[in-house]
Amino acid sequence: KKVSLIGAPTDIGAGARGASMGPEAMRVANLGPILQGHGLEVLDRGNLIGPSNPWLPPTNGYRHLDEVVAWNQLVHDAVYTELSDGRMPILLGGDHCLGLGSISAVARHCREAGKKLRILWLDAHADFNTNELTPSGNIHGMPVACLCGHGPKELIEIGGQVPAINPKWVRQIGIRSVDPGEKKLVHEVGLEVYDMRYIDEMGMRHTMELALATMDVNTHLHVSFDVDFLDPDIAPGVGTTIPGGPTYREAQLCMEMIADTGRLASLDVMELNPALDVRNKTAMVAVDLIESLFGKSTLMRK
Ligand code: DIR
Ligand code: MN
Ligand code: MN
Ligand code: MN
Repeated sequence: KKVSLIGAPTDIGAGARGASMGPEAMRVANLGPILQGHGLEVLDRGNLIGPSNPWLPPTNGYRHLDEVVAWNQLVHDAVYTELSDGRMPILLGGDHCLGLGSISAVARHCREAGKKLRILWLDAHADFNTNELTPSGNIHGMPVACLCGHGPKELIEIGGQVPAINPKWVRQIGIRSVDPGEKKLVHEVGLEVYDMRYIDEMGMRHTMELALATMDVNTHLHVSFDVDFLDPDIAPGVGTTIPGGPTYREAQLCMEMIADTGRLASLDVMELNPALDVRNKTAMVAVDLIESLFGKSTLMRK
């Protein structure tokens, strides 16, 4: 299996600075060589180069919209190129606004290849805000809404078709912070959300069984992993920690069950913020989990 690392060093859509250092922290935690050790052919494509962060207040409910569009265009093109080459893109963020560029490229690839798309959105947040609903103006709180066609024209058109995806293709896991207006829209759209209460009551195993159901041999599975999905105890290095997330074991099981499907075809690793981390431990936990996502297990499995 051939995979490509794509660094997107920006915090353009976030409310805290520092996710721009995420790609390098993942490299320092040895992501490439570790994946290579599991038999993957890994190419590090280096970092994309986009506009710097002017750190301005929002206008019209969007902070840095022009720069967010530019970064997402770069990410879209890079991810699309890897998929066209038959390589699996691993996007190293960077804040989660870039999920829009990544997944719109994946959706385009699936359209052209006649593949069925499934998106697992692992996050503390639903990322379903619009400029009218957002309490912050930070576009990293909006990518899922944008993918579903709710967002500014120049952003939602990046993948060449509006909407880029159908909300029915998405399963959100680990959610525990949704803004009031956002909550209504998530409900209206009928997004399949497995929030922390659901995981508490039903367990991670049952949750993943449902979230991974209805996939077939023709399914392209995309995982968009916002590192704030994890409990802040194990993952302090993110801009917006929310208590009460999955434990290390729960997160491992989540990744292992995804690996077992054999359908993983693209990945985003987002919102890692080394400026807020402790001796790179969040990056190391993320690498651990990604190893499981690519099939590392304790014993031989049949
Ligand atoms: C919040 C935070 N819902 C917002 N979103 C974050 O500003 O829209 N997403 N942090 O990852
Ligand atoms: Mn393909
Ligand atoms: Mn997110
Ligand atoms: Mn989040």
